[in-house]
Amino acid sequence: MNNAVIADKFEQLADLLELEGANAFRVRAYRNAARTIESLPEALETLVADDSRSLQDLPGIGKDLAEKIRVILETDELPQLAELKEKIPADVVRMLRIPGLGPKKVATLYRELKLTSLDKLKHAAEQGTIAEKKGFGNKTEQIILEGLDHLERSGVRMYLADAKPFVDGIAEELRKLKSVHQVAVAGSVRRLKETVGDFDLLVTAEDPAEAMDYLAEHAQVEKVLARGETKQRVRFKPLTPCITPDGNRMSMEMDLRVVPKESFGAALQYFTGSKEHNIVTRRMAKDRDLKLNEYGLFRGEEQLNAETEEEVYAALDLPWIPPELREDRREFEAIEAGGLPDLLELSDIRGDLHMHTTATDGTATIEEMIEGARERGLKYIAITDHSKRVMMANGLDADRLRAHWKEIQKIRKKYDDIEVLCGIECDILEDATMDLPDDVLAEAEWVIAVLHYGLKQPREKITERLLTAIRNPHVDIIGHPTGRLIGKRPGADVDYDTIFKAAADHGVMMEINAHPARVDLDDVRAAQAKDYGIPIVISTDAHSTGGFDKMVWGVYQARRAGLTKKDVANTKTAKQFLKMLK
Ligand code: DGT
Ligand code: CA
Ligand code: CA
Repeated sequence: MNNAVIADKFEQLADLLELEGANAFRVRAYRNAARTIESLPEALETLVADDSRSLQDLPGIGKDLAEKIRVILETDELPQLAELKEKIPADVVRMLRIPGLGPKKVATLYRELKLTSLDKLKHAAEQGTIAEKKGFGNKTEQIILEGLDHLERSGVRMYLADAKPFVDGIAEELRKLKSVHQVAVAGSVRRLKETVGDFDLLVTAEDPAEAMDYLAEHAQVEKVLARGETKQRVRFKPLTPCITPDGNRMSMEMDLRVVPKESFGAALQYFTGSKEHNIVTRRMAKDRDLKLNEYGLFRGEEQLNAETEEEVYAALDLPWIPPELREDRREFEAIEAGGLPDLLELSDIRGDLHMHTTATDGTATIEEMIEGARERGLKYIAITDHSKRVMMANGLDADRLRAHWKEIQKIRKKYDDIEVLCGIECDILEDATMDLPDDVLAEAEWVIAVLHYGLKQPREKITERLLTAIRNPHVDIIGHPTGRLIGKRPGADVDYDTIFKAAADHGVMMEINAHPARVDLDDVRAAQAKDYGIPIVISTDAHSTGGFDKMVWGVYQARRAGLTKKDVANTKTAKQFLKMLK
């Protein structure tokens, strides 16, 4: 486990203790510990494993904190933190995300003014009751109202990778009900958007009540928020894992609609969205003297056949459009220009070119990773452990890297059904130099260049760093180009046109990192890279054999970018791919 994750748990614990009104000395101890841990040059895991050293030698880490660190390392959890999260209303924790409201102020709002929900907070700020409190004023009320507005607009969203299996599971359950004919997942989940604001489910059924009752009584459902004849909105119990930067579990809501069979296609088209796409389809309907809405497709009073989406699109003289492309970006343009792209499939992928082993921060050995890749039918992989700058992950210097490659070369001899490349994920340092010397990079069979540090540098500097890597003759690809972690850390400010132009000139590829929190490049940028003729590689960045299974989330992002098999380099056979590298 990463030191930053452990530090974050102590930071959260300090916040929640402060909300509870705990002793200031205790709160400060946890904050200091978080700072100490964050700035440690080595992984706590390594330190704990070393019997000759003790956690208590670290500044500010006493017996109690040392024990807590051990518990986190062993169980991934901190029981005190979990208990506090149960105790303090989730909305109060959310108040901490309002810029300008620190834990001290939130503690006063919660404990003295008894503002236990965002609604109550908003009401109080509007009524001016907060300004009367000592230490607060009109300015704070303004900050609160603006902050709440921001929270509302940014909303809570969930990674597609967490949302999709969950919603698909609910859909599967509904499919088993006697009166239910068809069940379809709609909305952003169907469009395979990287994050999801809520779930949308569409059902045709003889008896709408059965599906609605089933959902209302579902073990995962916390509350029915609204119910009509044919639609219902429910809130699920807080789901985990989730996307919020503070690591809290969160509640997702679902719209369920029951529609008649004759309008299923029209309703599915409507509720799949996006809103932008639907504005165009509605206008196209109007141009043809038709009316298209959630209830069906109409000419005057007459209801036309709209059982399927194909019929709806055909009425607009359009082919069926894959949901991933329905964003009014270029799907309509593409149809005009000759046709929609034949989107990439997961089964087209033959290689995985970004992964880690126990040499750095992976949990599987070289051999285990190779076996895992073979089990999944991969024909070629590149082992790309970290370079030395990533101290936290035990990054490799030149000597260790060369020894690691020797080991890979020895092990790969045993396999004749998979190609294994000696690679490296090399950091591009803050001063725009590479973390490893050229003569070392020259020996690599696959070099991924990445930004990990200094992501907040100004655009010019970031772009200069990426250009250095692109112009380096040994660099094959830029990995997770922006370094973003969705919902947790914004990506670097990149001048894409400059970068893509240089990459195209120098024959450097671009990665779509398939990790659900990254999916970086994103859909818009991957489409732009394709326009520049840059080959895309979709990689899992696996840190264990299970990590290989994340490929699908990268493939989905590629589909939203309109990428075909031909646009993605790791769809090539091993032979073709190796030839391309030369
Ligand atoms: P989300 O939930 O924020 O991840 O994104 P969506 O696209 O799932 O949005 P949602 O759940 O609000 O609505 C689902 C679809 O229903 C949306 O993509 C298009 C359609 N829809 C919802 N509200 C409206 C609306 O006011 N106008 C139009 N034209 N379509 C709407
Ligand atoms: Ca939705
Ligand atoms: Ca919705």
